[in-house]
Formats: sequence, C-alpha cells, structure tokens
Amino acid sequence: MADLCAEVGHRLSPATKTQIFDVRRRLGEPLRVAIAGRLKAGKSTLVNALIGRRVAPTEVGECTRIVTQFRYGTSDRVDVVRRNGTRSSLPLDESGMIPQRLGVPRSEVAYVDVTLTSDHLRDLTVVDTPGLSSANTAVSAQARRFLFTEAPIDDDLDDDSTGALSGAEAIIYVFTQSVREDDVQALESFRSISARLSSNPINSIGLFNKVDKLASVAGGDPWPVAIPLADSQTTVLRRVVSGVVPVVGLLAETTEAGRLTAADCEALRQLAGLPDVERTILLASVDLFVNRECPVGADARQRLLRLLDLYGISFAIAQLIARPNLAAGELMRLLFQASGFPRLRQTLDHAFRWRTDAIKAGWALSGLEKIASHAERPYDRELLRDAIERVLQQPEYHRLRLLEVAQLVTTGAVGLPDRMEGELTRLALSNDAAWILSLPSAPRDQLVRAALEAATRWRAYAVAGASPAQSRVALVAHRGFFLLSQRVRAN
Ligand SMILES: Nc1nc2c(ncn2[C@@H]2O[C@H](COP(=O)(O)OP(=O)(O)OP(=O)(O)O)[C@@H](O)[C@H]2O)c(=O)[nH]1
Ligand SMILES: [Mg+2]
Repeated sequence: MADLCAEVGHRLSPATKTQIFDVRRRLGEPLRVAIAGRLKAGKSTLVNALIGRRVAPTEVGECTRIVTQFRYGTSDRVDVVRRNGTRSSLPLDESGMIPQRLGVPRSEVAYVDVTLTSDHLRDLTVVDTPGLSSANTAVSAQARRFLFTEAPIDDDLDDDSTGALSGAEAIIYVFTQSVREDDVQALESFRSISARLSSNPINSIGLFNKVDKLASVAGGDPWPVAIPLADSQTTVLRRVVSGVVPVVGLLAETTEAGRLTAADCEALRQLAGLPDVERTILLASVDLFVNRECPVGADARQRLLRLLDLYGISFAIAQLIARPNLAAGELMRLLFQASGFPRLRQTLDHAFRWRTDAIKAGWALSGLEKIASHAERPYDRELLRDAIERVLQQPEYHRLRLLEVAQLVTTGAVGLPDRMEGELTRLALSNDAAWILSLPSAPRDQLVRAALEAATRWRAYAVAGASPAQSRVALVAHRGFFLLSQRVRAN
C-alpha cells in the first residue's frame, strides 16, 4: 500500500496528492486505537492502565470532555490543538497529569495531542474519547465525528492535524453491565466507514469493564459471573467485535501506574489485622467503610477506595490474611492478576499488534477508495481506482481476506468442522508452512504436496455439501493454500 501511494501520488493533482501522502505517512505510524464507550464507562482509566501512567484525568475535569491522543515521543508534552490549527504547548501538571486548565476556551479546542516517553506507546497510539451517549450532545457529536467519519476540525487546519485526526484504525469499545442497542449501532457505524473490513470484527474488541461491581452479587468473587457474562456479550456482539474481555480497569490502572504506596499497603495490613466481625462490617458497604470508627484514618480509607474500590480492598485484605508476610510488590502483582489485565494484553497482541499490517492495509485501502470517490479530477479517480484494482489482485492482499474469513469462522458467524477451523486459523495467522500444515520437520517437497492437497480438499468442500457462506470461506482457504504451495516452492 505504501509503495502504491508513493507510485501514484506524484501523478495526482496537488489536493489529492496531499491526501494520498497522508495515508502513506499513517501507514508508517503505530496502530491508532480509539477507546470508545458510554459516559463514565471507565475509558480514561483504561487509557492510563494501557499507558502505564496516570496521565488522563478520570471522573471530573474538562479534559475528559475533549478528544485526547496519546502517542510516543522523546519528551513528555501536551499540545492543545485549536480548531484553526494553531497549537500551544503545556507541561504536565505537578502530579504528571494533563492540566485541568488548558488555557484555551473549550469551544476552540479541536483535540489534545499528548506525547509521552512511555514504552507502551511505541507500537500503539491511544485515543481517549468523551462518552458517546453524553447528555451534552455537542461533545457526543464531536466524539462520533472523530470515531466514525472525519476530523472534528475546520477545513483550514494544517495537514499534520488533519492527518492526526482522520479516524482511528482500530477500536476498543468499553461497556459496563449489559450491551445496549445503541452500543451495537455505534460499533456498526464505526466499522462501516472502512468498507473493506465491515463484514467482520477484524479491528475491534470489546471490554467489559468494572466487573468488580459484580462481586457483591456473586458472593465476593466476580469472576465466576463475569466470564460467562462476557462470553454471552461476545455472542451478542460477534459481528462487531472479535471478543469481549472482562476487566477491572481501576485495579489495572492502580497497579500498572504504580499508585499503591507503602502507606497504602500498611493501611491494608492494619485492616487485615482487625477482628473478623469488625472487618466484615467495614467491608459490607462503601458507606460503612468510610464512616465507621476504625483505627485506620478516614483519609487513608478514602484513598484506598479511590485506588481499589471495595472489591480491590477486600481482595488485598484476603491475600494479607492468608499470607501475613506478603511483600508489597507481591501484593501489587496479585492485584494486577485480579484486574484481568494480563488477558487483555494478550488479547490486544492477538487482535491488534500481530495484525497491525493487515489492519493498516485494510484501513489504507478504504481510505484510498474514499479519496478516489471524492477526487475532483476524473483522471485522479481513474488512476486511483486502477491502482486499487491492482492491489486487490495481489497475493499479499489475500492475507487480508484470509483474516476476514478466519474471523468469521472463529466467531461462529460461519460454522466449520473443528479440524478445518484449526487449519484455516493457522493459515490466516502464520507464514510458517510447516506449522500451518502440522508437518514440523517435513522437507520442502512434502510441504508443497501437502499444501496442494489442502487446496484441493478445500475446493472440494466448497463445491460439495457446504452452505453458501461456508463455500465462500472455503474458496478463500483454497486460494490461500494454493498461494502457500507456490511460496514454499519458490523458497
Ligand atoms: N469500581 C470500579 N470503578 C472504576 C473502574 N474503572 C473505572 N472506574 C471508576 O469509574 C469512574 C469513571 O472513570 P473514567 O475513566 O473517568 O470514565 P470515562 O469513561 O473516561 O468517563 P468520561 O470520559 O467522563 O465519559 C472513575 O471514578 C473511575 O475510578 C473499575 O473497573 N471498577
Ligand atoms: Mg474520560
């Protein structure tokens, strides 16, 4: 895609050329993931957990009402980008967060561009968005525009900012409790902007946040309820996200950003040492925890609530009772485990990081199609359409198709026998012929033969006995194995 942009770019009229070169530049940048969801779903909390620093304000403050982009840079910097394209830089405030006051009237702010030295951002740019169904419809409209169509900015904005905002390539959709109809709609419309990817959930995952809130109904441990709930959400959303991961964003933020101090741990230890009955009463509700007489000071308790909430506190105390000598570092590790974040990181690797190239290529292709349909000069339109056609014919593009169909199968949208599903998934996710064909130490000839046999098998399946949907999947797999045989032979 990058080569194609470079090749046709110079032959286009200046305006179209600028757009094409923008697409090309974006291809070389980290994957841009937007965090979207309802008001107060915990989006900014998750952004902080992902970055590994508490930089985004959570709860109150003006920043959470504005689109904020976090990307890797060699120094920490906050740039407020105005609607007219001018920028003003601010330092982070004394607690290392985006300042509450941006020094620019909110109505003039297009977005906030934050660069951080965080390693977590080296291959992921994160975009925090204001709540989608906010009562303030202007904010909501701005978030929608950012996510779903074009930048929420004026036409005369500089190229840099326009490029920075022309939509996200992938999305993490955060929700709490059950999914609602307009959640599904919001996701559908995000994905329909990239027409190439719209038939499958290749570029989005769902996050079922605040599962700790289930603890009280689930007898203390939310996970036995959260996991099946997340699975059923996955079924509801299977056409829009590749999966739903349950998390406790708050615990992830607190542990990833290293917010629990020695004093906090000491307070937890003291609570663990209280008589059973007293402790049980304290932990029965937020009200009791804050207001009851207790040897641990009220401020310290308030702070623990903000950092861990009741479930996190109860969990930590249970660990300290079971192992009184537990070191603070070990307690942090256990809390991190309890946040569900390790699984989220793994899912992000599977869903986004390893597929960045494919997602980016798909994004660029739909971008080119959009530019082609809007180009003023007929010559530009022709040239671009022609170039797009050529890309679609290429074997490399076939990888995108494979990812699409593998996703349809793994999400259950199209059913296949288990063995075929496994074979297709391996083909979509790997370049290693020996692994795909389950022939670890086979010589090249044998791999070529096996790949051709697989191609024949898939074609036979496509022709005989398969449903139309299965047949379409099988034809893509057929071509995939044929291309694999050619690749092995050429090696
Ligand atoms: N108990 C609990 N609270 C959470 C969790 N995640 C976030 N919160 C709290 O929920 C509140 C809202 O979190 P934010 O991260 O500001 O939510 P947001 O979606 O960014 O909110 P807006 O930007 O205003 O739409 C904060 O008080 C968080 O501490 C969680 O997993 N469990
Ligand atoms: Mg927020």
